Amino acid sequence: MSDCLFCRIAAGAIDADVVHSSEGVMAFRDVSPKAPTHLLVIPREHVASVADLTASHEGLLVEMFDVIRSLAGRESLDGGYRVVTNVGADAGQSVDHLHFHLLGGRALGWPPG
Ligand code: DGP
Repeated sequence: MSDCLFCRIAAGAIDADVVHSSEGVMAFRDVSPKAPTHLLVIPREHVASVADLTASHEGLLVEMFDVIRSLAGRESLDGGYRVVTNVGADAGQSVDHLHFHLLGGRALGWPPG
């Protein structure tokens, strides 16, 4: 079993509040939510970050954004929402498995810290 936290969640070895599960993509609630809705959308395949994406991930990315759009609707984020991905230490990436944060349910400040 991989020692990657999100690979372990994707494999069901660590519990999470899962809101979407398909062959290629999973989404679950962030353990430390920063907004009323704070979901993490991940590929089941291990990709460390945006920095490791290639043209071969085109279909996966389309599916991930389809999931994001669908979840935003299910969470009734009618006022808008933010999709964020951190890459590397300066951006605060703490889990080295690609994930998009889907944040909403309140007004979100800009710029981020
Ligand atoms: P980032 O800092 O961008 O790498 O985001 C990682 C996010 O993962 C962070 O918001 C907290 C969340 N997180 C860390 N460990 C767990 C966990 O075990 N379960 C869940 N659901 N979320 C986690």
